Amino acid sequence: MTVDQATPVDVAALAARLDAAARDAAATRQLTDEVTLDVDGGYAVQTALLGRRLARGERLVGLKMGLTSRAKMAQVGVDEVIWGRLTDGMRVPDGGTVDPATFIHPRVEPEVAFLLDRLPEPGEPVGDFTDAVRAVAPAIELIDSRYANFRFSLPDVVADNASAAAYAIGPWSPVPDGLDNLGVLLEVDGRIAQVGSTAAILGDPRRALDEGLRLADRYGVRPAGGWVFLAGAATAAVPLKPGSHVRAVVEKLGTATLRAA
Ligand code: OOG
Ligand code: MG
Repeated sequence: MTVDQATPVDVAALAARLDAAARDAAATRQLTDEVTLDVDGGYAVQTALLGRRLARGERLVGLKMGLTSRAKMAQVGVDEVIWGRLTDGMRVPDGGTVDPATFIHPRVEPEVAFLLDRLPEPGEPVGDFTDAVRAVAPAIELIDSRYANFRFSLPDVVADNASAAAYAIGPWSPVPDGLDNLGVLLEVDGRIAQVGSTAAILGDPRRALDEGLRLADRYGVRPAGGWVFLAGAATAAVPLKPGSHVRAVVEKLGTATLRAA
């Protein structure tokens, strides 16, 4: 972490600021406008932010990847794969309703979710994918950058837990033979809003798991069996408008749905 001698980075204060922005649904300025923060510093803030959720009684239940597709990288202007943490407090049941007014500028995106099983030792790549992953599902991630205008640098978005806000997971299925070229649709109110393929996710969403486990290990996080893993959106995200009905459809896997109040 970069620590500027003149103005030491107060990780706890930065985490408190992002936490308050989420709680109040009020955007905050990018941290890097005010302090010198590198990517490791961003993960330190993310860890402190998670600590605040855990202190309120939430449980860590999974990991999410971010910016694993070109469409996402282009949309936010950051071209590095990132990861964040999922808690039970962010989970919305499939078909459930969220109130967009409780977020700053919510966006939805179609995802592929894995239910983790027996994981390789830290540092080992995932050998047999079907040993490491118990089931696969279509999912919708609701992202909500805590920064004004959804604009951020790489350390900022890392600190902000990769914009994680909520997620809904569709029905789990056994891992199908190929996951690398399945059609992906995001529908809003019955109209197609985004079209893509799982091939957009690092060439194959299974690669996102290897990458996620490698990154998590680097930061001392050990995923457990039963955790959820979001591989990253295959398409750009779309704003979630009040009253809308969102469906993410992944070929062979089915549909996840979310409603906006
Ligand atoms: C960062 C989070 C990206 C994904 O699936 O690529 C992400 C953002 O777009 O704000 O969740
Ligand atoms: Mg996502």
